[in-house]
Amino acid sequence: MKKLLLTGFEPFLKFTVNPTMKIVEELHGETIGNYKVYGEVLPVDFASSGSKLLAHIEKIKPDAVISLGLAGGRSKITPERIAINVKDGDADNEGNKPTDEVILKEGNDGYFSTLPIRDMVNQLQASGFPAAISNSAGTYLCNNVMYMALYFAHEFQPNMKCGFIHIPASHELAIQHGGIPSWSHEDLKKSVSICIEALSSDE
Ligand code: PCA
Repeated sequence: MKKLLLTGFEPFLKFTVNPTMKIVEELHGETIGNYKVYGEVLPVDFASSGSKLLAHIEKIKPDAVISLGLAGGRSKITPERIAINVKDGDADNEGNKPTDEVILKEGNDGYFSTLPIRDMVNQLQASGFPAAISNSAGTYLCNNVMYMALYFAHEFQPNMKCGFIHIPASHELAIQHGGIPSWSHEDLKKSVSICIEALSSDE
């Protein structure tokens, strides 16, 4: 049985609930395809999210890493194509607000996801779930975590597949927020399972 590190994030900014947190907690310990899922929640903190992710990788020694993040306002499941070496944007939960900074001086400008993102989108659509590849993970925490995982894999563990999937708001969050499209929690969770199955059948 292979190991999958599945990460989510805590709530941030005006998003009082982060659906990725509940998904990784609920899928933790499940077996999906060839993978046993190890779920972990990361802080929305530029200073510590990358090192926490790498600490989970060191401890769990996963065969693959899928990180999840909320994209409040998107209406589809969107596997990300690329992470870029930029930190910029709103303040994180600790009040850090980087502007035009690099994530790692020694890192490449960008790293492409090594997940089967096209298969994920195709399998989601075949199961009736709206999905599309996204060509930008932004420059906030989600891009930061995706970049750190791909940098680490590129440098030290080229066989460890890594990447990031943004998901829409849950109904629970949308009711509190008031202005974003939403999916049921069950559909979001099922979609993440389909992405893991796509990863599994890619091997
Ligand atoms: N989404 C944010 C950070 C945490 C999350 O779930 C992002 O898209 O960067």
